[in-house]
Amino acid sequence: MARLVMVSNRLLAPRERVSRAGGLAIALRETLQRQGGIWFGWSGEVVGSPSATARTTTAGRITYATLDLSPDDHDAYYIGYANSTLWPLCHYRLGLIEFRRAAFRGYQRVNVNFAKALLPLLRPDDIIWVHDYHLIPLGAELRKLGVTNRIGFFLHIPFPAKEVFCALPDHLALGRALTHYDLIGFQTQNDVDAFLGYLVGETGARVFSNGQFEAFGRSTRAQALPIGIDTEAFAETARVAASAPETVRLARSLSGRSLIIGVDRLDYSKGLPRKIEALGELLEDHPEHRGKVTYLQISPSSRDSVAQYRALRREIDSVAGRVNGRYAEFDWAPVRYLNKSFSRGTLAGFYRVARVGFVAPLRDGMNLVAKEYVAAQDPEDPGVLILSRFAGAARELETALIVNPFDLDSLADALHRGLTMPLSERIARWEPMFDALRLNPIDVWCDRFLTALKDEAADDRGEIRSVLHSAAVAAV
Ligand code: GDG
Repeated sequence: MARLVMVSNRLLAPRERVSRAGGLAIALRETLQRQGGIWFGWSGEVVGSPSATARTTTAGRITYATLDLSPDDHDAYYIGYANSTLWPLCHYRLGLIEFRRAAFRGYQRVNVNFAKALLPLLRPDDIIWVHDYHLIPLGAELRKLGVTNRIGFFLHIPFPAKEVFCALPDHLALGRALTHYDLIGFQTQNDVDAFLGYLVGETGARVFSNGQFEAFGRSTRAQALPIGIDTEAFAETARVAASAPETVRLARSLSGRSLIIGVDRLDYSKGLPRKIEALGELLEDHPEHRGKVTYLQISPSSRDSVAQYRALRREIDSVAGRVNGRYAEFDWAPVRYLNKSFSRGTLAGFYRVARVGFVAPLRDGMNLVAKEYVAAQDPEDPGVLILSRFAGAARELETALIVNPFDLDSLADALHRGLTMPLSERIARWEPMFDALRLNPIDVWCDRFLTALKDEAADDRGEIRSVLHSAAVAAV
């Protein structure tokens, strides 16, 4: 079997505790362990003069290879271009974008350094799988160094509509870089269509029926490969965690009240302030829920070094304070807002006792929390998932209560509906969602991606779907 070389901005180091990690990192590690290979990425360290050579350690069948970043590269690549430009852009937050040429140069520089450090570790038949928006140019940089291996790329976040992507001064450089991959994977068909629509409209790309396209003089393939979770294992973790001390403590603390749970990284894409406001709206419109419901929002900090994230934290503090200040009683507070993280097992138990899982991002590539909440439910007495139509997961979890996260009233209505839904309807909605998750667990997702990447026969074009020419191509 060919070795797998996985490249991602951060990796799950051998010593890192699995219980604190996300399901995705665990699954990637398991795939690598099965197949044998290298996991390459940033060490998470920022140092004065980083070495140009990767530091390697081997554990089991995986070699971990990491690079440190200099303070300048960390500012330009990670804080700057990846998280202050590409992240808001792909989540449709044009007003939050900070664009600096120096940041783009830093982003390119780090990708060049990654490619150079990876090169000596590669063998001719390795399969290379690059993850996410931090590393879009990596494939093209490897090609410049003469790498001819199969290289695939998966975008975990949304690909925005053409007019939004074009707000990026470097959109053509990134579009062109993507065409150096043999396969470009997206979370949903919507993202594939947005990407191909961009290429057709801006570069005169030719699109064929099976996701094949020709752009910038190259021919390659885009495909929707929605990511899953470790469905059965997570369901079992939740079943066991139902009687774990933390879950029992949480259940006791509710004194019979219904629990609404939200678990989101503290990120402006997750719609957190409006979720908390929606609870206030529910208590205003339906006073019968006062004293009867508790909303537990778990939001570990993330990207604290980016200014917008610090501002968001202040905003949430203030909204949570306002709602509690207005509706709390001496023996009850509607919102429990926890700015810290819990182990995966503990989260699973919390999901299971929650009557409502509240997932209302303004945009999300997929949203694994929605899937984890569904997997964690008791089949005999499942809770209700409220899910934003703008999360990729809404494409698969169609029987959730699908909401528009910009519409405060509809969020409050959905909370009311979720809290009062009869058991028969809860089961009827939950079953098809759980079946969908069983069909696409994370290990199957990994295999599907790798099979599609290795499939050279699929490189043959099918029927042509669209041809459009644009003056923009001349400017490339
Ligand atoms: C990106 C895309 C896409 C959260 N709090 C704790 C904790 N978590 C875990 C969750 C879940 C993961 O983190 C978050 O995944 P999401 O999918 O919800 O969101 P992003 O972090 O934004 O992920 C997203 C994903 O990539 C995968 O492709 O779905 O759209 O934005 O697994 O459970 N885990 C632990 N403690 C916590 O307190 N252990």
